[in-house]
Amino acid sequence: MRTNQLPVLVCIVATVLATGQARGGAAAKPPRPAPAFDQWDLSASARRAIADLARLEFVEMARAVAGGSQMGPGEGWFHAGQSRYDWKWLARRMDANGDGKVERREFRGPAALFDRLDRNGDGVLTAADFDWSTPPGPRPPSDFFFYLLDANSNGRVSGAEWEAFFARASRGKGYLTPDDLRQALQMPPMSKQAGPSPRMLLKGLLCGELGSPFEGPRVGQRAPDFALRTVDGKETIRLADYRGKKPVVLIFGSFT
Ligand SMILES: [Ca+2]
Ligand SMILES: [Ca+2]
Repeated sequence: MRTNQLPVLVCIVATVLATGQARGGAAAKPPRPAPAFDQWDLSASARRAIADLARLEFVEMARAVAGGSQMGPGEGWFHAGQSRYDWKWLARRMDANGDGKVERREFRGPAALFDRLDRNGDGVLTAADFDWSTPPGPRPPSDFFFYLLDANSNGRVSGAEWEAFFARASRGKGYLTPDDLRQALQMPPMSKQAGPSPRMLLKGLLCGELGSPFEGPRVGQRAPDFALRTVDGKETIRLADYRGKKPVVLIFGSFT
């Protein structure tokens, strides 16, 4: 066994212990499901050790895969984003009267920034303005319309994209009819192909295609240094070269 396979093996064992039984995929169900670990006769320290393992991100992911998850928001390690500068951070500093909202007169910053932070436009800053989690349930039709218009997927609909949609939908007539709009906004047919099987996802997890068994730094911790070649191969960028000089943003694109 290679040394770097050990954490993976530990995580698999923890996953099996924490899950009690794996569901779906190639793993055949045993005739009698094994009891979950919290039903076993274990010492308190052993229970704590297993509970700690179950909280590892890799184990969370493996449990979600074993449970048939297709890795949507909130599943596996796809938790809501974390920030050092969240609502609690702001409220501690600027909610002078402690009423759970930061009014404009309490805000110690530029007015334009207040307006940007007030995402729901109710004139005050509250926890709701900092909640970036995806609301439960189906997405509103406006989301579909937006992504249809946003041809270059940059999260903004430009005038040119708006006009291009109009030209496409009106088919050169210079105006839109209800039929034109209905046809332009027709939902694409749902794919009959099912998502990846738990077996395929588990394989991707173990091969490192769905992430790493090694957890990254927590919010506030120092990022590990790395060196990467630029796309043109002409220079090497080291993260440490920017430390203390300027903010660095790492953007990871979709792997699909
Ligand atoms: Ca207040
Ligand atoms: Ca608000």
